[in-house]
Amino acid sequence: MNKRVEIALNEQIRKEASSSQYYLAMASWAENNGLNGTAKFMYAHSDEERFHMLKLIKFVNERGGKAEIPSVEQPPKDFDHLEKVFELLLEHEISVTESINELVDICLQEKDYTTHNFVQWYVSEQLEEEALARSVLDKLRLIGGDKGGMYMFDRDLETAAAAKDTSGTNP
Ligand code: OFO
Repeated sequence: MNKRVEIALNEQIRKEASSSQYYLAMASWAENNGLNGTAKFMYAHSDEERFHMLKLIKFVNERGGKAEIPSVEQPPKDFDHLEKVFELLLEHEISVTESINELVDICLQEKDYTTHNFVQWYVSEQLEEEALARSVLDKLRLIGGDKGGMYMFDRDLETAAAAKDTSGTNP
């Protein structure tokens, strides 16, 4: 496997692992703050990020490279409020999209069309995740802290988490 591509893929493995930890921290915070639907959504999202990491690990190893398992980064322990959580989530997804785009660029520079093809799955995934984060954040801003609205919001996220569950998380 091309060395530059291998290094970039390992960097992406590290980012997916840290995304998984980050969303796990958000899930735990939500659970501790009585937001059970949000917690379920974040737990499912954390599992998805782990799946993204596993998919990369398997690809690197199957292509003759060496996947490196990163150490666990400490995510934040506390979040100010729910809107902040989703602002951070969107910010994080945007930064992951940027790193996927860089990966695509490296594949093209190195003429590694197989990896380029593989990475397209992540390009579409990021598009979906950013759109989802934006729509959730828009809803939250519309509710503006109204208690009844927050209850419905949390319940909707529970439904969204159940839908994620059925999508499977095995590479
Ligand atoms: Fe791995 O898709 Fe989000 O970060």
